Amino acid sequence: YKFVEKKVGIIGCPFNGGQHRNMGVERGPKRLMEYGLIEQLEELEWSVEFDGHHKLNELRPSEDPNIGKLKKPLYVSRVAETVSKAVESHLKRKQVALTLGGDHSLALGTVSGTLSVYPDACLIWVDAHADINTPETTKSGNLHGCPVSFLLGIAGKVPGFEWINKILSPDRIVYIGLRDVEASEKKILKQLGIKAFSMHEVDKYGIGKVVEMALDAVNPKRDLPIHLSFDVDALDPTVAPSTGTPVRGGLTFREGHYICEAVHETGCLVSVDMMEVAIPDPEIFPDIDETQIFATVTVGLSLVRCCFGETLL
Ligand code: 4U7
Ligand code: MN
Ligand code: MN
Ligand code: MN
Repeated sequence: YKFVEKKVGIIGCPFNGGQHRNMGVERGPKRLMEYGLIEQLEELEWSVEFDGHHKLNELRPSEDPNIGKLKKPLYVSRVAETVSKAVESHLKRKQVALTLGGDHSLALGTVSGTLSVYPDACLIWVDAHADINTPETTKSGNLHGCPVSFLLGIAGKVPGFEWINKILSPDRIVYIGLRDVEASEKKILKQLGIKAFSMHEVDKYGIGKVVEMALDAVNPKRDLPIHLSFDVDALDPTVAPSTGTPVRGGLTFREGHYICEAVHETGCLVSVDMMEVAIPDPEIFPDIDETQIFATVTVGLSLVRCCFGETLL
């Protein structure tokens, strides 16, 4: 490994404040841990540190009015700042930071934390969505659709978010798996010249070539630290049905795993997010059954194991 020792710090983030669906993304981290993540990483010979799930509820402010369209801005910003400090502390100890979400607004914190220790890190964002809406362009007001704009410094000044000061350059981020991108977001991607491999490119070139092109775009010499932010909704809903914002036409089981395997092989991985695994209440979401939840949790776990070196042979 080029930047870390064979140690991983797990950051459990039971948080749903960046979105409004009542689907249980805040219960993802606990379930991932209960299914044996520590043992699985130890089996791969990693030394694992886990300090328990963060008590992010306690950071909820008593009043948190919308700022423009943005919902729960203060809560999201406080949580993300806490998470960024946790990531930073693990990275400073030469560990890989592994953050379990929770909704994808958490990446405001994880990526900021990575950039504060590794300012030249690049970001690989695997998702059905670009999550690059600004406070001006967002229609939903959900901050899990906005983290990338804040990280790029194009969100403008939003009270509470002043702590985000490590800015990611547009040529250091690449997307894989996109298929539900709003017109406003397409405009931003184009304006900034951000490299993105949508499902169209995955179909056209195959996942092997796409990952190679993605790495060539942000890390041509394979000498920069990598932050991998994986939204489980990048996978096809037949593979990962239990997530807040599923979109048809996604990555297959193998395509998802291939990305993680190839990123692992670079030896550059320093920070991983596994986000948006949801554990819905059966009373509220009767259409999602235990089998689908099981499939989603176990695919999340096997993606993580691939990031940490699990191979087929
Ligand atoms: B996720 C959306 F409108 N673009 O901004 C928005 F389509 O972290 C979706 O990728 C955001 O799951 C999805 O609300 C955020 C929407
Ligand atoms: Mn996302
Ligand atoms: Mn998504
Ligand atoms: Mn989602």
